[in-house]
Amino acid sequence: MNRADWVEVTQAQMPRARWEHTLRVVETARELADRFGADMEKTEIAATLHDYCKFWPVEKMDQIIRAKGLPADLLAHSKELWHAFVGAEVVREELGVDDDEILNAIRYHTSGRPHMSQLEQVIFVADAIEPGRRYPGVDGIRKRAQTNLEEALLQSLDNTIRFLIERRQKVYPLTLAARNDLIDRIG
Ligand code: DGI
Ligand code: FE
Ligand code: FE
Ligand code: FE
Repeated sequence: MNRADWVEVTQAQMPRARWEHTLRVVETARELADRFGADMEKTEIAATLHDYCKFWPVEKMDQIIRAKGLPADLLAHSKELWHAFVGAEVVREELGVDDDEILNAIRYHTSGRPHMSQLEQVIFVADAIEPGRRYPGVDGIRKRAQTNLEEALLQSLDNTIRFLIERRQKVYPLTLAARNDLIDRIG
C-alpha cells in the first residue's frame, strides 16, 4: 500500500464526523508546522492517520495491546488512550508506515510524553484546537498556539488534567510526566 491509498483506507475506519475532524486537524497541523517549523510531509501524514483506530472496538484494541506488547499499564487506564498506541502499531503493520517520527506523533497524540518532538507537539496541539473543538479553555489554547507551541501544549495538558480530576478519573502517568517535563523546560 502506498501513500495515495492511505487517505481512502483511513476514511473507511471512521464515521463521517470523525473524518471531518481529521481533515481539520490536517489543516491546523499544516498551519502550526509552517509557523513553528516541522516537516510538512510528515505533518500531513501523521495528522491524516492520527485517529486511525479511534472507532475500533475496545476488544480488538485490548487484544492488540496484549499481542503486540504495547505498554501494559494502558489496560488499567482510560480506553481513550488506547487508539493512539494501537493506531501507531496498526498503521505500521497494515499501511507500511515506517517513519518513527510519524509513528511517535500518532502514538503520543493523546497522552503526550516528556521531550516531545516538534512534530509530536504540532499533532497534539492541532488535535486540541482544530476549529471544530468546543470546550472551556480552547480559545486560550488557540491564542497561545499563535505564538508559542510549547505554551499551548502545556495549557492543553493542564486543561486535560484538570478535566480528568474534576471527573474523578485517573491521569495516565505519561501525561503527568509530559506536563512536568514542560515545567522543567519552560517554567
Ligand atoms: O481522539 P480525539 O477525540 O481527537 O482526541 P484525543 O486523542 O486527544 O483524546 C482525548 C481524550 O482522552 C480526552 O477527552 C481526554 C481523554 N483522556 C482520558 N485519560 C487521559 C486522557 N487524555 C490524556 N492526555 N491523559 C489521560 O490520562
Ligand atoms: Fe485521538
Ligand atoms: Fe489530544
Ligand atoms: Fe483527533
